[in-house]
Amino acid sequence: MKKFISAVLAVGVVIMVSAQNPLVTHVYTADPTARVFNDNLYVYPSGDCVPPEGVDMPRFCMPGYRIFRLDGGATWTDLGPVLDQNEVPWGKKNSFAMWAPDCIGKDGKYYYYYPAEPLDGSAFRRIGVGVSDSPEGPFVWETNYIDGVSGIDPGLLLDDDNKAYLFFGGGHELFVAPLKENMKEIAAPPILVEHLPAGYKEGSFPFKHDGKYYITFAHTFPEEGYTIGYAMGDHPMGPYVYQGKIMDNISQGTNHHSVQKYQDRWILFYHWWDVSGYNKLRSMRADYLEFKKDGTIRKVVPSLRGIGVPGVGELIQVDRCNDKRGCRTAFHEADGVKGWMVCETEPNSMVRFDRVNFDGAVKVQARVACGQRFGHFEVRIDNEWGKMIAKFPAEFTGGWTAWKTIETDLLETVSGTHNIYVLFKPDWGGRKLVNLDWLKLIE
Ligand code: FUB
Repeated sequence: MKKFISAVLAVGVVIMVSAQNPLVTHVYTADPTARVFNDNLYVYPSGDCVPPEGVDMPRFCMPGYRIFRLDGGATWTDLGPVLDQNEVPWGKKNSFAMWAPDCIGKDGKYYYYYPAEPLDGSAFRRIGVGVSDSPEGPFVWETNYIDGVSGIDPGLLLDDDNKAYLFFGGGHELFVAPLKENMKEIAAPPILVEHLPAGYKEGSFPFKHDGKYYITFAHTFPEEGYTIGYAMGDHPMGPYVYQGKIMDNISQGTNHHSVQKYQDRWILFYHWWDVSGYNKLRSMRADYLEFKKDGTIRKVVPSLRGIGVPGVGELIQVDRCNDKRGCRTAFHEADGVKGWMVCETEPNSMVRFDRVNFDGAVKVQARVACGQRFGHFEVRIDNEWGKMIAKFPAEFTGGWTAWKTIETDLLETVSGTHNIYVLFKPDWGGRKLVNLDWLKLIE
C-alpha cells in the first residue's frame, strides 16, 4: 500500500510563544483536543485562516493542522505543521475542510484522526488516520479513509482494557464504533449514541473518570445557541444519560472542546473568537474544570486568566488577571502583535494575578507605555498588603502607546508559587500611572 510521510514537519518550524488565554495568538487555532503523552501536555487543534484571494469559502476556511506542547508553566511551543490539506491521500485538493482532529496513544504508537472532504464525493466528510512513533509526528498517513465511517469530529477513547472507540458525527446525531486492534478499521458498524437531548450536536469528546464514561458535546439550544453538554454512562458504547451543561453559550460561535487531566487538575480546552472579532477565526483557550462528589461536573466560566503558571522567563500577562480594581483592561497593538494591556490605572488601582512560580527569580521586568513621570507601581505577593517584592518608578517612555521594557531587582528572594498584586500609585493629582502589558521574572 502506498503511504507517505508528512514532509512539512521535518522542516522543524518551532516557534516559542507564551500565553494565558487564548493559548496562542500568532495563528488561529480551533477545536482543541488536549492529550497527555509521556507527562507532556499536547494540544491537537485545527486551524482557521482568512480565505486566500479567490477562495470562496462561506464556511470555516481550514487548510491543515499544527501541534502545540506546553513547556514550562505557561509557554506553548508550536511544533509546526503536521498535515496539510493537499497531503491527504484520499482528499479533495484545496478544499480547506480540515475540521476537528484527535490523537491517541496505544502500545507505544500514536494515531492521529482527522476529517477531510473525500475526492470520491462519497460523503461530506470522511475520517482518515495516520500513525507515528512519537506524539509529535511525523505521521504515516493511510491511503484511504476509514471504511464505514462518514462524518466529522473524531473523538477517541482508549479504555483500561486497551480497547479503543471512535466517536464522531455532527448534526442531530452522534455515533460510536469500536476500533480493531490495528486502530485503522472499525470492528463493528457505528451505533447511535442514544438518549441525548434533541438539537444540533457535534464535537463529541469521550473520556473516563472514576469508573464512569463521559461524553461531552457541543450542543445548540434554539434560544441560546452553542453550549457544551455532557452525558454519563457505564459502558463506552452507552447507554448515556444526559447531565446538563458544562459551559453556557459564550457567543454565537461553535464550542468544540476536550477535557484532560494534567498534573492532578482537570482542564477544559475550548475555543472562542474574541481576538479576531469574527466567529470563523477562533483561538483556543483552557480553564480548570471540577467534578462534584457524585461525578457530575461544575459549569466552567470562561476566563482570560486560564491555566498557565508562569515561571522565570515566561510572560505574566497581568491584563488576563483574576481580579482588578480601579483600572481597565483593553486591546492594544505593540510591535504588530495584538494583545491586551492594563490601562486607566487610577490612584490605588490594583490587579491580582494568581499562581506565579518565583523559583530562581532575581529580577523582574515590566513592559510599559507611559506619558508622564510621577508616581510608581509596586508588586506584592499573597495579598494586597503582603510583602513588596518590586517597585517601579513611573518612567516616561515617549507616550501612552510607546512601549518599553524596564527592569528592577527583586527586593527579596521569593520561592514557590504565589499570587501577585500590582498596585498603581500615581503622585497626588495624577489620574493614571502607566499602561502595563506584562511582567516577567528573570534569573
Ligand atoms: O472547526 C470546524 C467545525 O466547527 C468542527 O469540526 C466543529 O466541531 C465546529 O467546531
